[in-house]
Amino acid sequence: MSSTSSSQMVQLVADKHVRYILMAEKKKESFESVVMDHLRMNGAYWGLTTLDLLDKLGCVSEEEVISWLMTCQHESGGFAGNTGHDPHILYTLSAVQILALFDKINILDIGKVSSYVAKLQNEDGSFSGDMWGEIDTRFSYIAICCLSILKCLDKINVEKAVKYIVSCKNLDGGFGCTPGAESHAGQIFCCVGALAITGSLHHVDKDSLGWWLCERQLKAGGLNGRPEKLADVCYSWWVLSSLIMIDRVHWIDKAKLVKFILDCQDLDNGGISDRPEDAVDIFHTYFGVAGLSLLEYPGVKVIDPAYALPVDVVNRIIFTK
Ligand code: GRG
Ligand code: ZN
Repeated sequence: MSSTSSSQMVQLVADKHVRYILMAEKKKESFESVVMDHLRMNGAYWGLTTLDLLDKLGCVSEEEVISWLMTCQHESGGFAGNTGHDPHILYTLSAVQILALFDKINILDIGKVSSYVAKLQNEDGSFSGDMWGEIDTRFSYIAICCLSILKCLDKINVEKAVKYIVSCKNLDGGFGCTPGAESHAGQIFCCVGALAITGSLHHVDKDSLGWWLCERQLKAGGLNGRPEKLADVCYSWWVLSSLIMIDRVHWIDKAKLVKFILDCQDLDNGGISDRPEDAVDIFHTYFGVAGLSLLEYPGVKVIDPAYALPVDVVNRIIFTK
């Protein structure tokens, strides 16, 4: 990455991003907070993971986070986006990921949480997001990632789950949200991630998928999510993590992507936006920092492309008893 360190290149303003994340948490009356209230659990996961990648998780009160998190658990075992809301598989994964960051998985009634997730599997192997039944390969990934962290994959039919994901594969090598749906980088991350976690990557046509994914890089260096769309920092996560999982990351220009991400920073107040000059938000701050982690940017911890958690956390949770 020698060209990334040329003199005119802006640097990662890590301390400002840390301050931005800590402030975003405090500003409960802000417009962003009101709009995001129902998905606070997901926002907390993005913010806390970013802090951990920057080695600053110690700046938040673990006790405060965990006591709030536990108020979001529903009697079914699933977690809601905030206190008093309905449970959903996405917030359940976020809650489990946050507890993983703090090495506190064991405070959970693991049997109850894993049963909530397992009950969302359908006869054809697919997963619904909650009791209302929407089906999407996002939920297949979420279920598999969550149950893998909880070491409860045996509670679902993994073979059928994999078969359903493979039925969402397209001729271009990509994956969609349901069988026959158009390939999209976000869904590709979900399908490739779920296949990686279950040891099923042999179902992926790595060359055609790698080709489709590397075509997402535009002239300015940023990546888009499908043909004809604008580049967006979040695809530095969805596309790059997928390329890494299929060993094709060397097919894109990494230095140009680093520059695109760094150009999306608010150098004064911290935070990262979707593209240069747009307003920053907590999601794109995570995607930018996580993207830089995948690009081996100095000073950022290494993130696992399948679990979306720092590698040291994954090693602690998954690879120890
Ligand atoms: C733990 C990393 C992690 C994820 C949890 C929620 C989830 C599982 C995955 C979501 C995957 C997904 C579908 C991401 C895409 C989000 C997105 C930017 C959608 C908008 O796509 P388009 O194509 O619009 O409608 P753009 O903005 O690309 O022009
Ligand atoms: Zn985006």
